[in-house]
Amino acid sequence: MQSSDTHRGPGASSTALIGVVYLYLYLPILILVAFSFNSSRQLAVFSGFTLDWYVKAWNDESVIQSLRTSLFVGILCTIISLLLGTPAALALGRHRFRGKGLVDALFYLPVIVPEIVLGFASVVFFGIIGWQLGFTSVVVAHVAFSVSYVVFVVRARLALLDPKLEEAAADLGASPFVAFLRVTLPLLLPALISAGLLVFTISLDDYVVTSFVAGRGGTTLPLQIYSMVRTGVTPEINAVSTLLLVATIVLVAFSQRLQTQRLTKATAIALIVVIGSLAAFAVGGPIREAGKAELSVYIWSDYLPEDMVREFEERYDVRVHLEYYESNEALQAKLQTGVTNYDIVVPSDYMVGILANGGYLDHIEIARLSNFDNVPKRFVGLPYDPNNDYSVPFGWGTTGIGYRRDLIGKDVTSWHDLWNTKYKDRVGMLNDVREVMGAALKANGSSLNSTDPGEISAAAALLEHQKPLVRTYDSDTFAESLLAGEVWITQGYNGQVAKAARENPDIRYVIPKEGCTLFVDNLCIPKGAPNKDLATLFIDFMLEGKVGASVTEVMGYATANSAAADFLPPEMRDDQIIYPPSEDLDRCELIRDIGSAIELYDRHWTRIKS
Ligand code: N2P
Repeated sequence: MQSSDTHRGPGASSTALIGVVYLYLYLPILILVAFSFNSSRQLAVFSGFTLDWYVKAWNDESVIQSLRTSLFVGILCTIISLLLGTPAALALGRHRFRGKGLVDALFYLPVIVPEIVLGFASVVFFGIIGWQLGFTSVVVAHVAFSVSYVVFVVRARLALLDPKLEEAAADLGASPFVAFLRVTLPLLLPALISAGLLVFTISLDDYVVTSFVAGRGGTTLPLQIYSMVRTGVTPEINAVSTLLLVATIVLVAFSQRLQTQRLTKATAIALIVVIGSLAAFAVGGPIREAGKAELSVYIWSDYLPEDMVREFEERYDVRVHLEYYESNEALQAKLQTGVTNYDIVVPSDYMVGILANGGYLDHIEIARLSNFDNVPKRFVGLPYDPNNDYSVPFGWGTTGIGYRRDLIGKDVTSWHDLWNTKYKDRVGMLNDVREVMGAALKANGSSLNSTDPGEISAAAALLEHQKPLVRTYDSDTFAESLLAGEVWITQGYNGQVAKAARENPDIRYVIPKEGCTLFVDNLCIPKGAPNKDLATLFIDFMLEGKVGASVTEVMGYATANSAAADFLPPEMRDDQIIYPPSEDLDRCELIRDIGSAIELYDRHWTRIKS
């Protein structure tokens, strides 16, 4: 009875259960794939089939460049890992020696150690030996966790090989090397290819370790996808993610097959063709671009119009490499590693002072900036850099509240509205210690630069209290969340809200009655920038009236640029979200360096976020 049951296969209820489990596993991925073919930009409604997003991704230079980097890193990492891992596997599989157990165990470590630890350890290591982060640091870090996989796969195959075959070769007069080359290696080949494909896939997919060790020239596809998500979610990201997904599945399937099966001639040829074309594609870009100077810019997301970047590239025949951060503290942490090599960074007011005092910024030769006169007097010589030795103001704005008038049904006036329990799970806050603590301090009637421990604790308590209402702490895509109606009310930067308000007039922005942050963001050249001259040209370029206007028009931020006004359409000049009336601005405060009190802020912030 039982055996006939087995023959009939699972019953209806088991099938349903299996179906549910698979749905649970794959539904998000299926949705991702389906929406990569969605003709609408809107992520929630499917309005027709299109391949446009794939075409767009193919024409997106940053995507293609990062794909090339990923492939190049993957290929190098695979070759090096095979060269290092195969002898190790042979030694472990074929020889006995003292300490073998330990050596064996050590190969498991890189696989077991949490990726975040591996990434952080790598960046500290590179810092200590003074190795600049970039393309090679990514390859080195990838090899470090990939060798283990080669050892595992090759050893597994080796265990299945009969050592007598090598012995027979030796009996027939072959030296150990010849026996290895003519007997062992051909038998191991499928395992080597399988290991190679596995390592290539892992390298292609890695995000965590790479995010720690990447620098100029090291932006891989996963990093690119992440930075695209941060600057706004579009179906183009679905398309790129779908391609990465398909590549991963194909590679792993191939790898699995080869772990147990023989390598047929057809498979070998197919592999050579595929790998050869990928390699050609990977190096094709760098060869074409070779010799071009590169400017590496580390900047706030949503701050730089794409067109302007292209214009600069064309004018000076250079390449611009862009990376994004979402808070001043993230920028500070990156520069503190001491191994970055950006040419331009864009800290806000207080952070200019902190970075300059820490010795992280280089002098700017103001005399070489032909457009410096475009900076209005009120932005010159601000307290955080009184002689503009290190910084040139570039943009400014306020951090207030963005909200959906239609969903909330009233006008917002106070920070306390972010604490209204009616908006449970519909409240957004920035992901930024000074801004979030600043809002709570203001709500309590304190200065957002308070160093008074009592006031700081009271603000932190207020934020703890708010936590159940908060949907996300997010500095990048809060405006998209407002547009989608996911959050109804959010702390936010005026520029992004202004941009969203153009798409949906129900989106409003307010400088709360208690006052808020006024920020001034600056172009700075970090110490040790490889391309200081080009950086100076870039700063001058950013000070042109037309560029300033484009920042306002495209990104929604006010530029500290008096020549921009001539290029701005009147409705933009009159946009009160971008250029608030002076009585509103009078209530705003610049964030200042608060010295060691920041430790107290940080301690509370970590608890709030956990
Ligand atoms: C842009 C963030 C504005 C910068 N995404 C605030 N200093």
